[in-house]
Amino acid sequence: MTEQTFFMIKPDAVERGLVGEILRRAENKGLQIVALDMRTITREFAEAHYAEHQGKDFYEPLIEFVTRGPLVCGVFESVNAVAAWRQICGETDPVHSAQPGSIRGDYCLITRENAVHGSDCAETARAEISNWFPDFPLK
Ligand code: IDP
Ligand code: MG
Repeated sequence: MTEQTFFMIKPDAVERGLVGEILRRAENKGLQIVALDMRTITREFAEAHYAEHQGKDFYEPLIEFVTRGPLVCGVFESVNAVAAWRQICGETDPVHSAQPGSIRGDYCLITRENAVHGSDCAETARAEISNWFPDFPLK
């Protein structure tokens, strides 16, 4: 089923010049870029995006990290877009869980600075797309 997912290329990956490489991998997989923007988000916006993690030990450093510079955000559309993007991102912990061949497995060393974000299910995708791109026509 064709679906849409929200993605971020986090500040660490933007700083390292990996935007093109990451988008290339997504497009090679078959994910179509249907929205794309570079922006630096406020603490308030980051807190809303990561509300589910509030209170966890990694929460504060995570908010500091995602607000420290520009990130790239957008929407991918394809068959199975949510799972396909999560698959090529790899598991959250880039060394102990993510497979080589995934973005996190190939480019990252620590869990916080793991280069990419992807919505974890179709319902989250709709919520995240609406939050980041209020005018975007949801499917
Ligand atoms: P996900 O990005 O793979 O969906 P989540 O569990 O939703 O992973 O965590 C959101 C983000 O918070 C992660 O991508 C990572 O940047 C950060 N994070 C998660 N767990 C840890 C941790 O144990 N230590 C440091 N940062 C973490
Ligand atoms: Mg998550």
